[in-house]
Amino acid sequence: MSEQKTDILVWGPMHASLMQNLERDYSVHKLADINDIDAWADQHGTQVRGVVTSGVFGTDNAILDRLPNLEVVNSFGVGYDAVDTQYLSRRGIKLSNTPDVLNNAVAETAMALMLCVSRRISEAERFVRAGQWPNGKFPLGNDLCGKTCGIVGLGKIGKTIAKRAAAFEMNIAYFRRGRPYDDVSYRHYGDLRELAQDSDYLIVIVPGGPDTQHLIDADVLRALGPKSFLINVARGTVVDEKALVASLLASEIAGAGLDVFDDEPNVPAELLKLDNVVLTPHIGSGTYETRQAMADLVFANVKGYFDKGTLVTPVEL
Ligand code: 8YV
Repeated sequence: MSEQKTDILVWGPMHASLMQNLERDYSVHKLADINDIDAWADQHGTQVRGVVTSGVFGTDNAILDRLPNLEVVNSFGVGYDAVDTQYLSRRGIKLSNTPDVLNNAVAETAMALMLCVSRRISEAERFVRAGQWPNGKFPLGNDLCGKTCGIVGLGKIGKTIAKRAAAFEMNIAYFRRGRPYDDVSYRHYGDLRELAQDSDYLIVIVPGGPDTQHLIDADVLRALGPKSFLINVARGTVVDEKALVASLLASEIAGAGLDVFDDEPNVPAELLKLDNVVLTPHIGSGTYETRQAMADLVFANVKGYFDKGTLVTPVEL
């Protein structure tokens, strides 16, 4: 008789190769296919030992409550602010994420947004497509070279962005509460408003969650000023979106490049009308290579846990 496969609940649509691997080795329940969660939980809830989710889907404690034998949550993505870590910790449930493998892709997205807003690439493309070129010249943009790139959150992705921005001959500065890092020589600011004041491009790349909620508020935006740009590749929650919309409408900052929003996939209607704002649909890690590496790392964590009792990239809870 073949061994019983471990039951896993998959929270939403996942990378195809991850699904293939999971369906081969585990008994997979797909939340998206479950119509009546109570009826499903009555029948299968006690069997489920693992949950596979993503940084975007997160988890819902009311559903996790129905999985009394849950041991591990494996999340696709580096950010896990959509998972209630205190709840997991209380129940002794382990958590893994996918750090490092997406550093380059997210850093490239930050650079893309910075170039896009500085050189007005989206606006210029709309100009050509609308047949406006024969009618006149397109307005000038701004250099990156020689400008100050202020990084809010010099973690692994922040450092990867810094290297790339330095290659564009930008001056690198960063915000960190308290002491500067020992292993970098970039200019340190312990005061976010001062960094904003001195930055031409302020790049937000801190983890989401209560500690960073609305870190970029009306004051910081005012300090950034009418000649400077905000780039957000972190989480929508880190920026006070209402304050950002107000500051853009009042031309208090020069523009913004935004990959993340408060209420994804909904984007404030006011932003859609602004030519100095570049909007992308949370594509920070969205390359073939990176998503494959993330999918492989999620699977390695699932396998590692159920085969050997160890996670490859555990989150300390
Ligand atoms: C998403 C991200 O998780 O890693 C993160 O924190 O925001 C992204 O990589 C990913 O898009 C989930 O599908």
